[in-house]
Amino acid sequence: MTLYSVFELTNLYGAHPFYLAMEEGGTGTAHGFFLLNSNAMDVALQPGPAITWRTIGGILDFYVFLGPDPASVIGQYLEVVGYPTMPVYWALGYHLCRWGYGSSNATWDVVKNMRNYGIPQDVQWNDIDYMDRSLDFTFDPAVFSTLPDMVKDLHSHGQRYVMMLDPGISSVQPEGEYWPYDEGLRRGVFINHTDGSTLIGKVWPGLTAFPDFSDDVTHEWWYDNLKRFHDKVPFDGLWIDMNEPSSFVDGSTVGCPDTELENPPYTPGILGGLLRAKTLCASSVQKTSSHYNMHSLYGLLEAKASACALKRMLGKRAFVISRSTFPSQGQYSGHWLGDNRSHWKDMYTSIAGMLTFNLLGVPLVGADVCGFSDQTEEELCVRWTQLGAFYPFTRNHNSIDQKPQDPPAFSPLARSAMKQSLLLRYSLFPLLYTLFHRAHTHGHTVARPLLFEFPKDVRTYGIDRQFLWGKSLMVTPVLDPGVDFVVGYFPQGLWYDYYTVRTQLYI
Ligand code: MIG
Repeated sequence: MTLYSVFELTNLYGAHPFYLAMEEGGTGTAHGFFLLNSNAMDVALQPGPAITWRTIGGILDFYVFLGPDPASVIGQYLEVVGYPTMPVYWALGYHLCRWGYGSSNATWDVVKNMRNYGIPQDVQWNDIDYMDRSLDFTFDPAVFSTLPDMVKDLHSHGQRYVMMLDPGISSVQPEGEYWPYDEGLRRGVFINHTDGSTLIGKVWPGLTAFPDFSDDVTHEWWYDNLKRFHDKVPFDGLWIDMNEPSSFVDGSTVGCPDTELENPPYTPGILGGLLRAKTLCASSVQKTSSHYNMHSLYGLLEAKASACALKRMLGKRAFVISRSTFPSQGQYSGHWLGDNRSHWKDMYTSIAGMLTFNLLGVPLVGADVCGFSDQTEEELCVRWTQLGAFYPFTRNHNSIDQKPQDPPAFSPLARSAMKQSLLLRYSLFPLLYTLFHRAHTHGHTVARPLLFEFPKDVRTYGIDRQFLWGKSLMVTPVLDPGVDFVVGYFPQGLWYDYYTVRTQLYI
């Protein structure tokens, strides 16, 4: 019996009703199945082998993809949901982030340290702590007063700046003092209860309303907010969090009406047991449909609004990283795998997460390098930076109250190991950028499982500690503490050692 944590048996940040299956017999044939449906649903795996979907709404609009090989299945799936966007070149670089730098000067010091040590860094990020009292489209006038100067300095060094936005808009600022809410109310962009009143939930800034990104009017309002803020802080990309959407209260501050949408005859296995658990009322009203039908689309539509606004504002390819995702997400954003822990196990499972999102058409993906919650340790952080150098999107991110885990925070030996692995990544940009272009134009994966290139070799099917970039660059990372060797599998063929260029024939 496999032991799962409670989180492994409940809903995650996003929903992707798609599977890819290798067929039995070792012939290398595969097929795929996609249920285009945004309602709450269970997915039950049976020993059969069989899989059961139980959805509680929508249309049974499904697709079968015949491959016959796994890469072709994915290509066919991506023809339906859309090929991934071509990322801007700097997206491939090293990203540094944390929750709780404390000030713009402390953030800036990290950037300067990285420069002093000659460690490559393309992008500096800030989490919600840059905001004034956690309000979107503001920055703290005291501790983040030098933020605009820091961003100018980044730009003058050819570097970029990305900051976080949450969807919740504070609804309790004095009238006339917070344009995003006042103007949002005026234009009617927020999600309402069935009686027409604004639905109020609770997030970091306290009481908040939630923009309805299924309405074009909201996209225009979102653009206007971004433009006004960009005039003060010329950011280059956006990190959109909490967009499941996530709320600290169930439904709303006044609960939800007792209707069938709120209490359907069957509720899929949701953490909290109710559709409204830590999110909005299922019965709440969006332009396109009820939240009951739209819930799983929130992150997709916010990403679309954000990417379109950035493109219009900056005239360049948009950089957006979203926590919640849905099929066709890759057209608008990349994804980070969410809150992991600074544990060896979480580093190992990040490989499966990264590969999964490549199959789902979101190749710009990576986990929080060195781990988000809990305290990392030097050896883990070095190994994770080495693995992360081969995430299509590589960002070191840390939770509030944890010690710094940026490369300069460690010993000279660790620092130089991290620098070396990042320089190796940078030297491979031509390959990586080409792979992203193939993904964009042909629906290929960037990071891919070995079975994609060796579908007739059944020994590749279970491999989740190694992966490929494109057809032929194989990565076999160290995933355990205290070792200086790895055990990997080489499918039949002629392989070159990347470092020594020595060849080895595997038969
Ligand atoms: O309730 O913005 O996954 O990356 O640092 C936590 C603070 C909200 C969750 C994100 C994480 C981020 C954190 N956010």
